[in-house]
Amino acid sequence: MAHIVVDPVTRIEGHLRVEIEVQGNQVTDAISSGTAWRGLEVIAKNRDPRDLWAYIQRICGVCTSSHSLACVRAVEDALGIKIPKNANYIRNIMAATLTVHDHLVHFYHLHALDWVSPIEALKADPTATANLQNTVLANYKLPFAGPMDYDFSAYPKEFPKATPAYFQAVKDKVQALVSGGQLGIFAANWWDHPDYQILPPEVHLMAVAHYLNMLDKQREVVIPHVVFGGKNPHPHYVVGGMPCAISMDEMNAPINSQRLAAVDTAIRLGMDLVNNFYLPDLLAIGHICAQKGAGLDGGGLAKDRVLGFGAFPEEPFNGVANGNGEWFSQIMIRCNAVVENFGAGVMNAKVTDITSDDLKDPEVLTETTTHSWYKDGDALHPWDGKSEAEYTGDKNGNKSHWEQLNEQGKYSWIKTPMWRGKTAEVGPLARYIIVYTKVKQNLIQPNWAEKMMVDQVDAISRLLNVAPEKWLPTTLGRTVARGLDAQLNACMNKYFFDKLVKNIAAGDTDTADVTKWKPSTWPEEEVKGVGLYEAPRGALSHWVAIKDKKCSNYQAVVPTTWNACPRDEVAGRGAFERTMMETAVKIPEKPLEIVRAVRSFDPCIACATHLYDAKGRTITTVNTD
Ligand code: NFE
Ligand code: MG
Repeated sequence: MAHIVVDPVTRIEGHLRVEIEVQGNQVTDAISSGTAWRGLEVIAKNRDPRDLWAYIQRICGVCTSSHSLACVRAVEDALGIKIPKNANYIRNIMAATLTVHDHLVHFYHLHALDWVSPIEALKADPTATANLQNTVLANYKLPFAGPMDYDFSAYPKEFPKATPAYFQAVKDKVQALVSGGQLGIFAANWWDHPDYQILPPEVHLMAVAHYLNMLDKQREVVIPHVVFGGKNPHPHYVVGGMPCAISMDEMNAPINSQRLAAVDTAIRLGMDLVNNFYLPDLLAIGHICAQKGAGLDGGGLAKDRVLGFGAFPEEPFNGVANGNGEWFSQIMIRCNAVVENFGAGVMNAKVTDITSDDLKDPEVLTETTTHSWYKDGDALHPWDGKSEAEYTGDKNGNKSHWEQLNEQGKYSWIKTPMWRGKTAEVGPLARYIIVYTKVKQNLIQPNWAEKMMVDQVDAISRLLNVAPEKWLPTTLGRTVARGLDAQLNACMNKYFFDKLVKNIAAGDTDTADVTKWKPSTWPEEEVKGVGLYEAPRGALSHWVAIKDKKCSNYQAVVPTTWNACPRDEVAGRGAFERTMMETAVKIPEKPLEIVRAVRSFDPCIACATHLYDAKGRTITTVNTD
């Protein structure tokens, strides 16, 4: 029996520690611990609700638009504000842009090195690599362009041409780094692990070349954030709409035809990078790994229970929890459901839709702290949530230098969110499982976007020659679902851009509803609202209460909180722990499979850990000696 600690888990956002017990190749226990905490929900208290988004957005700079979008939606829900059409389209463009960017960066810069090795790339033949890239590009394209018939061949090819000389130059560059002992942040990787021998050297070299190219390209993908939100990271929002004025006649207007053209170019670049590089690279690597059996475990909680809230309102809506609850009739990706038992096959899975009433029910969505460093109490709905820190350190009471965390007691700053008393996995994989199941069980008539999702899954099942319930809930499936989500979001981006341009051309330049801008127009009694968003990492909900014109309570229940949470004896284990438990480890001292499985979630611990006190009391000081 070996007890293995990985701390910190690198190439993620934030501070995560995992511990595993390994017997032979089998993981017999696993701990996921968020090791830092934050207090943005405290800062939100007593703020003007119109300012909240700017504070709350700082929960995370990675999903740099997620928390501001969920925040303005929550405040608008509470105050009964319906935003104009242009603002809805622009917010959807902001969201799709974030997702395309985030997934590209995750795949190439955070996750690829779990599959690909620069050391193996040095064995590659540059001529064979050039041939491979041209074959791969031809063989691994998914021809789904969304609702419009795009001609991808007309798009600029942003990467250098795949020639032997080009790959020789990349190889020389990597060789110089390795020979000079300059692998830097990657030096401590387990490069001698046998799983790095699965791919041919040419695939390693091609992927390393694209890693470098994508470092350069990713900044251009976020130009829509700069145009519509002034900057990236942390673009600007406004309660009631978007803060950018539109005028096609004025050259210095924030939004004019020149700037819309820049947005169009960035959106097309995103489509090019996803369709011509990200997906072919991902599918080539995934196909070879699947044939060799790598990454096909780690399904964990996804086989049992996944959750989503829905995404991309087609038109402005009245209310999530309030108004007419039109969120649920406007969303184009109807993944507002819990799907259980997908691992037993798509037709055996159980779908339960998530409704407006569920969100308001104090018993349905709750958070518990049985294994989190907060005082115990009842599991609470986010509108009533509270936390008092109770930091107890590790098994032996060590508060700074942990040896082994206390799995019987408290071991994480992350709380445990539950839906009807159970944990659930969220993320792109959850979205795909939910929509795929709903369509296959004839519960919804798919629109173009949902049909695209089903077609994508069916195409991968044909490529791998494996049924969806066998490959989707796995480490590899989680990574593939994120790539498919990038393609879907690239199409969504174009879809809402086209809607925006058409609406402006029809003479509508309205971007914000200011009729309820003045606090004197707000209700006297306490009002509460919810903002929902499918963030790159999954279902996000923000919960606000407004009283005496101020924020009286704020809570965010965040994707990585769902996935990285500690266990609860009744609710079950969280997705990270379940996934680690179901991942075989070849060499316990070099648990590549474990960090690969955890990184398949694209963890963001800054998002996952926060702290607030609903009653506004002073929060316990933590002594870390
Ligand atoms: Ni900090 Fe985030 C996303 C949100 S996280 S990255 O996506 O919301 O769990
Ligand atoms: Mg929270």
